[in-house]
Amino acid sequence: MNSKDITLIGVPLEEGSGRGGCAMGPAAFRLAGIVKSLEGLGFRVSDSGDLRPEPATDLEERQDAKNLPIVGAFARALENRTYEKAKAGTIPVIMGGDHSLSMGSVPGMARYAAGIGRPLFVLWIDAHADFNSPETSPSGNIHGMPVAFFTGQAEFAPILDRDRPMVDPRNVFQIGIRSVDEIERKMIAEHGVNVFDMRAIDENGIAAIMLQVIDRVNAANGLLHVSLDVDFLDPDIAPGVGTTVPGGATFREAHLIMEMLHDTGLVCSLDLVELNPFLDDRGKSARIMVELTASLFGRRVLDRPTRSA
Ligand code: 4U7
Ligand code: MN
Ligand code: MN
Ligand code: MN
Repeated sequence: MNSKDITLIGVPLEEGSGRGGCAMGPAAFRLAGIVKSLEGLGFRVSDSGDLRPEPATDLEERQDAKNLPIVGAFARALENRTYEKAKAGTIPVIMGGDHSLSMGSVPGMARYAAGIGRPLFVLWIDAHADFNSPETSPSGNIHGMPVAFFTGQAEFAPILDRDRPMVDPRNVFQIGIRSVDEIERKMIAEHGVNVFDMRAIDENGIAAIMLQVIDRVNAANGLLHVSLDVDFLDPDIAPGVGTTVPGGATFREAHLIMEMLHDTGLVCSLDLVELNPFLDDRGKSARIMVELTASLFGRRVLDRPTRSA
């Protein structure tokens, strides 16, 4: 999207993650200078503040989907806020908050994309596939379920309208995957999710993978939502996350994804998730996430010719 307007949406949600800390994420992103850094790139930035929904009284507590009343309430509130801000012509940037918030942001963007007749693609940048459902989840933590939810494979409660637009699992691209549960592995294969695990990055390099993703979205005249989980990064450079997995992406690999995405103009919205400031080391994870956001929105070292399609 070529909008020069960004709306920040704070989502102080941690109940999907099974531990405390992610609720401090939005404050840490602000402290790390996200507004100034985007303004410095020529964007008008409006911070719409933090969502603070009350737990939904119509959703029941259950052990296989923990804290569903509050997670569901956030999903509802964020679905609306994301949709409205996209419809108003701005780029929603969601500052989480744990990854269960994508059960709101992605459906909101799917509704927006359907309204303008374009398919929504999702780039899931994560160590995990997040394709569990309450039946398959080993933890019951909802932050491991959002991809199954927004592709329509885990309708475990009336959280959102069942007739809402779903994301085609074949339009989901996952990069950086290195921790997948046994049943999840079967599910992602069965549903045609496009998975580029760490080995694929090692063997092919990020650039070749990104060109494939970008070609697919371009060919379908799609919109691209980016969901960036801190644990995609190697824990050495980004320790501020609850679910560290060794062997993650480097600083340059992560930046190259963002730089290549920027040049396409396809990105319509962004989730920044799983930052846990309580576990961070002197703010370095918050800072790297803000730097990656700046790269996505056009920060570059040198001008270079744009790649022809
Ligand atoms: B995150 C896990 F079992 N798969 O479902 C689960 F390993 O948003 C982890 O990617 C999920 O950080 C991680 O609980 C969710 C587990
Ligand atoms: Mn995740
Ligand atoms: Mn993860
Ligand atoms: Mn299915």
